[in-house]
Amino acid sequence: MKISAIPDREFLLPGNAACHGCGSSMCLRTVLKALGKNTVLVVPASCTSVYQGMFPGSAIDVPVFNTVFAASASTASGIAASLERKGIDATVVVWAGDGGTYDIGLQALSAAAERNKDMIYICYNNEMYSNTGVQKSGATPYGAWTTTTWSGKKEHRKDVAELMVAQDVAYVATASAGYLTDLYRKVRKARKKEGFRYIEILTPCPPGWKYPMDRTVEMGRLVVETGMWILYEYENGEIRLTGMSRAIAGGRRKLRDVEEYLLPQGRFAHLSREDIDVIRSYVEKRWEKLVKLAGGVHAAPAEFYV
Ligand SMILES: Cc1ncc(C[n+]2csc(CCOP(=O)(O)OP(=O)(O)O)c2C)c(N)n1
Ligand code: SF4
Repeated sequence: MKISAIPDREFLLPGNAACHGCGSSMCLRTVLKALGKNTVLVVPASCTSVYQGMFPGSAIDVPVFNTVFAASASTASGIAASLERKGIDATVVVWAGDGGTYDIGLQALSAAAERNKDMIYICYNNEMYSNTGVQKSGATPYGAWTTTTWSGKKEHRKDVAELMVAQDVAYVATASAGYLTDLYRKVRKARKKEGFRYIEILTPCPPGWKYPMDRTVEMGRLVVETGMWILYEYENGEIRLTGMSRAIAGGRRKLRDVEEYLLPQGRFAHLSREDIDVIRSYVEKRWEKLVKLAGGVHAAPAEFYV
């Protein structure tokens, strides 16, 4: 798919309050283009609830319901039920950060998935609580500096996309700010499905990750090219690697070393050789696991571009 196929119409308006180079707002712009105007967005406390603007103004040109941190999936469940009852055709979409997904919103998310509520839940994962000044979240990777992990986080991140696969929801996909047409295509696909759908996007954040703001797309690509983030989708009981991850697993692209991704970021500046080795072997293990789950590279359909 070519980037020119993405519609010109904007639903995230220019002049909003996101930082320059914000991966989250860049992806929300693409996601809303894929969803179109019949969309109701549910946004918990996060950077988005700030850069969307203050009532009565809004930088988002679809209805937005701001909700409490813990309850985005339950709020969206209620809205979806009410729209269905009134016969209104609209897609209800949660747009939540990793703090609001991995940590405080997890039980509501898991319960909505269990009930197979008809909604799309999108987690934009910038790997920390950005809005309140860069605190560690369950999505923060091993070794990363945050204001609550000064000498680097000691644990590996958990993986909510894999939890959603384990719950066997209608559709799960991972995406990255480095590959916007891939994101667009996955959101379009999710929109056409029914039941509970989960998409997680890796969205780099220049102030939190400490890299120059013009390198967001590069970070979004490096994270995939080094295997630190794996692009895949899950439907009908099968996992398929997609895009660049599929190309790497198929031997058409070489996996780059994790250092190429870690070194440009200030949040990893303190890492020792041993720390980098821990990350390297973590990446190798996840690759093996995902490629095995995907049944090898041949299971991937041909329509995915690199
Ligand atoms: C129950 C509760 N605890 C804490 C907060 C303060 N708070 C507002 S936004 C935020 C950070 C959200 O982080 P994340 O979900 O990762 O989104 P991001 O800020 O990274 O966009 C926090 C902790 C809150 N609003 N409610
Ligand atoms: S702090 Fe990060 S996530 Fe928040 S608006 Fe700025 S760049 Fe975006």
